[in-house]
Amino acid sequence: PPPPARSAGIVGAPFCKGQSRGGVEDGPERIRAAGLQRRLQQLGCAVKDYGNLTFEDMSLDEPMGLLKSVRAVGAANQKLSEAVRAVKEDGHTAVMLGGDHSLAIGSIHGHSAAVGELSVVWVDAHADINTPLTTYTGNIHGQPVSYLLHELRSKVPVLPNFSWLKPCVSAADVVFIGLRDVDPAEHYILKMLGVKTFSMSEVDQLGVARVMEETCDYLSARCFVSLNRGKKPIHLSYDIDAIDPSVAPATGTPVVGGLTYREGVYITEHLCQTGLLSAVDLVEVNPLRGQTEEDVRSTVSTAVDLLLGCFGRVREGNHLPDYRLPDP
Ligand code: B3U
Ligand code: MN
Ligand code: MN
Repeated sequence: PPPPARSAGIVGAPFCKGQSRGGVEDGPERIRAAGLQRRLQQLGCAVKDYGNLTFEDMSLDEPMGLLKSVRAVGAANQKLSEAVRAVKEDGHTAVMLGGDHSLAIGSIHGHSAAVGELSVVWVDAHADINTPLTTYTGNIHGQPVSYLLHELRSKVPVLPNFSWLKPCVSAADVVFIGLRDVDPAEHYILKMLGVKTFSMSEVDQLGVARVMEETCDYLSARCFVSLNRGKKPIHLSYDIDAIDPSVAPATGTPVVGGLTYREGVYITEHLCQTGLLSAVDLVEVNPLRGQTEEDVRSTVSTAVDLLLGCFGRVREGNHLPDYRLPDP
């Protein structure tokens, strides 16, 4: 069936302080330069580009123990939350171009502030569910899920510039896909909370089609037992490092053994077909991490294809509803 017509509201978040490698702040500009807006429009998707957010330098932002750039990450995400909320209130499917994955805190918070309870599909090599007390890197991009979950409220201290943030997602409404680099404490948390995960082992075992069927069955079964009745809007948080580094090498923490291009795109096609996809993050594209210009091109082009898949592009081909064959 042809996917429903949609509109995309794009927010660029050129922010890198959730991790320690410069360059990821150039993600939004590179993804736009690859023709995202034009190619979405060719699919019949209306596009409003809200431009890039600007983030002030935080002059006093000393580490808190291991935790780095806490105040900058808190302030950036507060701003992003407001921006994504506005995009949703304007009626668009939100597209947040990162930037590092700490930005999912603001993106998911703002999405939830506008629409209420969400399902979250987190596609990533990593679980990003460390708490400020379990992290050993101190990078907040390895922690956003713990800040968002109701169940971990008592395990996450209130940090400077984070007092605006209230947990807004239930552990049972989250599915992880693509995991292959999970810290012991993260593994403990995932098991303790009974979070649904499809690691790369499950992708190997089941195939991506069954993974997506089970993901959507799982998330919609949750809605049946909740008061909500109708199905919850889906927030897709896509870390480009979920894709194998042979395809998407230009990222801060590449991990071997990732999703193929085809598996990665299939995830977006399947979620688009649900009609429930309400916001998408595309994060961790770092043009400075490619060895060659071809590494960067391949990574950015994959990012664009993932986003197009979210808005109805299918590999059998597409045409606009008003297309007419030219007469001779
Ligand atoms: N789990 C580690 C590594 C990591 C997480 N996310 C990325 N890397 N991209 C951490 O830093 O928490
Ligand atoms: Mn991530
Ligand atoms: Mn990752």
